[in-house]
Amino acid sequence: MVIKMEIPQEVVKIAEDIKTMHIRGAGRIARAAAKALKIAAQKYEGPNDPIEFRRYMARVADLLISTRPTAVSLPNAVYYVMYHLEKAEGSVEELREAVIRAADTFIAESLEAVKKIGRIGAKRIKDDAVVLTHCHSTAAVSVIVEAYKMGKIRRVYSTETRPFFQGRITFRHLTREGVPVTQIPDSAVRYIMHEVDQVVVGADTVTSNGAVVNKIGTSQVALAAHEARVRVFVAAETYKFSPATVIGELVPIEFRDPTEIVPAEWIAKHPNVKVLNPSFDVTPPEYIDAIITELGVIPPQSAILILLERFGWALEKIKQGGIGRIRFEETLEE
Ligand code: RUB
Repeated sequence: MVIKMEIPQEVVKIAEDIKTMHIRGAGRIARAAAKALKIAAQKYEGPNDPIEFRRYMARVADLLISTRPTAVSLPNAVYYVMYHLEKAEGSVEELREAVIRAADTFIAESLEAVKKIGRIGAKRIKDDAVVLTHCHSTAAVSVIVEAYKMGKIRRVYSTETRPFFQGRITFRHLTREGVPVTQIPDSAVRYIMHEVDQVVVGADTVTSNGAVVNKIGTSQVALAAHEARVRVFVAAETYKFSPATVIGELVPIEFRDPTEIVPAEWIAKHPNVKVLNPSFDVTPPEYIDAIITELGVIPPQSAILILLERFGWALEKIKQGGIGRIRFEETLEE
């Protein structure tokens, strides 16, 4: 009989917080997932059997990956930690240590990457620049704040980002740093674009051909920028690059609850009206001038090089059957 060790409440809570967007943004959910794996390892009280420990960790990994589908940073963080568990040998105690070490390394490197992106990206911002950003991206904010400290930023236009209003988070973060910010509705992007020098946004996923999946509306921002000959920069840590897209896997776009757009009562009153709430869209590489990573600035077409450099280990897994679709528990029970 297989006894399934319960997943600790603290870990379930992190998964729930990611799902409900109390923890949001591609970088933050990746770090939260790594932290959840660490907590799960620390709290394991099941049988003193390495196989049982691996089974339990696999279930935690699957739970975390199931929370939000679009940002590849989340599965990449989980794969990173689980890869180190897979390579580790020995007792439960040794495996536990391997998970904790890998999670800590991922979190530390991720935070360092955001800082590096700020420093690297700020050099690309023009003097006296008016910058437009969309949604709330920690990496994009890092670039803007760093450029502001260098005296380069005149003003930032920050979109509201309906329906979740992440633009308000950007507004708060930038004003806290003293950056002059003007909040605009998403629909004003094309109107304001003639005043803008550069667009800086973040990414949830970068595909192998350099397309960027980011908050819904990003592709419209890029289109308006392209028309106005305004350069578009994407700030993205390398763990936002998707190894599965190398073999042609598509990036699943999350559709969220219609009640984020209109109240449930309104929907109930208008049963024939459909409400669609796509959370992300795809900006093709033609509309992106450069991607700022912690390794340096690359043209989007070079995304494949980052994937080969950073995800050799994942590509190994892909050959075994497609990392995008792996469920950890299944791989163990085979
Ligand atoms: C957030 C979003 C952000 C990216 C990058 O979407 O699209 O631009 O995640 O953010 P949501 P960061 O609010 O739905 O999670 O640079 O912080 O990783």
